[in-house]
Amino acid sequence: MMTSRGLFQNEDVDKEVGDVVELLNPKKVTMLHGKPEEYEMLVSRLLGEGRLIKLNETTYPNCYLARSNPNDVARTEQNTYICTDSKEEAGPTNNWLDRREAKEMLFKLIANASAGKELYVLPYVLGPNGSEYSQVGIEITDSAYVAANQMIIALVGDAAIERLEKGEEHVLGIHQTMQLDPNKRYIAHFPKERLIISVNTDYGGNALLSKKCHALRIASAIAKEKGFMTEHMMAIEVTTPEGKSYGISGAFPSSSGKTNLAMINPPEDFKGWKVRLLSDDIIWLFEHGGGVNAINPEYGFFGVAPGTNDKTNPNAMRSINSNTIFTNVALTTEIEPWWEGLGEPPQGLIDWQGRSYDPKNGPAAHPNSRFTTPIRQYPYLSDKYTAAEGMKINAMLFGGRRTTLVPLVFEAYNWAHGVLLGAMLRAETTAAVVGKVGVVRNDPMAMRPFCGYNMADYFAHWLKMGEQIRDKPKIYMINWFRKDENGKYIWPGFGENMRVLKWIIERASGGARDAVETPIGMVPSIESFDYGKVSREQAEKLLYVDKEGWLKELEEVKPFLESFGERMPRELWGEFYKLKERLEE
Ligand code: OXD
Ligand code: MN
Repeated sequence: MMTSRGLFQNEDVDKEVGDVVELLNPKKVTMLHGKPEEYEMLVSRLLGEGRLIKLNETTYPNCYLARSNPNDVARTEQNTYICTDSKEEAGPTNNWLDRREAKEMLFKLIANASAGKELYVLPYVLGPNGSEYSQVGIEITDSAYVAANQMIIALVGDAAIERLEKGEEHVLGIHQTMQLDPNKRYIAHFPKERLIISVNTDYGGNALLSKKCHALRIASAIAKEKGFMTEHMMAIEVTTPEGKSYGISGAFPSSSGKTNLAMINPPEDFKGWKVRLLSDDIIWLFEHGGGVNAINPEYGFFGVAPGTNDKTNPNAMRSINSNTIFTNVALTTEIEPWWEGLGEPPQGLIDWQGRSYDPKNGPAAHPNSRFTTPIRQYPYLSDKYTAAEGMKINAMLFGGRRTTLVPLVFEAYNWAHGVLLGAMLRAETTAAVVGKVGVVRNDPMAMRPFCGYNMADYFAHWLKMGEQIRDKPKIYMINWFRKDENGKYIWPGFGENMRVLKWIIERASGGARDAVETPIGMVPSIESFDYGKVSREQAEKLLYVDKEGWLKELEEVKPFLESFGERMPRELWGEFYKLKERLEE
């Protein structure tokens, strides 16, 4: 039996990790310190095993293509569990397992799972290392692919080891690839134990444990205890020509244009405006100087490739052409990555499963194919990204894909009304998660798959944070996806979204722009809104408040809110009925 004592100069951590290693029983254990030569070692191992393909060194230096098992290409929410004492604690939106039974079952399942394999131990920091809100974790994985990706998206190595050896509280993640058997796939979270066990998967969102599992699900439970927030939000710093900066964050369900908004380029007529990125996917928020500040826990992007191109997201294109691992994209004869959205499929294309491309087999790149890229390669990173105190947030957005009903933008009357709008967020499902694409589902604050406890308590936590924060961000609902009678998107989106951000900034910084009071909130007056290239008639459609439609929406959302029973905060029901009354007037 493999023993591995002495990895950490701290008895408790050493025993904790050593016990897991013994149970997994690998032939070798390698602790990763975050060094470039370790990344190279992982890559050369994966190249040797045929798990990675080296891409064109001239056009894509230090880039690789990985192909995953076709049964393991997206997050599997049906296998994702919150393990607590009672089902109530996990709530109706999570799958639940009894934490004691689940631990026993899973520890049995993973006994000897690494036999004959090498195991990697990755201590990591999430967030700026100097921030009191940053956290440490340890991922133990048998997958060199996961280890290499993990080295890109978290700060792996000595900074974490130092903090762990000082005895800092941390999260432990155990990942075992096993047989990738979808019937025995578990992505199990134990908030009380600060433990994650992920088995029979190698897909990023399931297996890169620092991301969704730690930075959202486990951290959300920690945040509720400690009085901060963990959100599935992008965040940007927008600077006006006068040099004033505004922090805007936004929650959007997976694959709904969040990365594109985080990387937005102002259109030509926005002379002197600057946008800098703080985060593309996750932020942690905390009270700071009377307001709310945000830090980004992550060190890299794990973004969706299809649809990314020089028009939709030129800044992403500039970031992902070096030092990137692509997963499940197609391959050209030039040995370059390719995905839908980059124009006509070139001759000789190889699809994501390694077959000669044939449209009969579906898209060339998997719709959820990804790039894993160090965030420091982003050309317009906010200098607040490394700041321990993070970035002040002035406005928060909620949005999803809705082809009808939801106006382009409107402002909540107050924090509680904004929390209700977040709780009522519904969006069409996308390829980021296994299941039917395009069905409208409730996805409160875009956190439905990522909240590590009962979402009714999560809403209560939002309300409580609102009470504690004097200088609260204003809350907006937005929707880029409204279609006209002919089924065409009305709003051009992408860079043009800057016009919406401008209206928001002017409102959030003192309400300079006119807005019309409507039952659902403050909607831009057509005179105050710079709608750019669309016609006035189209802009009116985009801003139209369909009262009947909203009453129907309330009826449809009600059973979802009722599913939380008595735990649902009364204040939110109060807001719900106020909204209903305003619509009925
Ligand atoms: C993601 C997701 O990968 O939300 O960011 O699924
Ligand atoms: Mn996400």
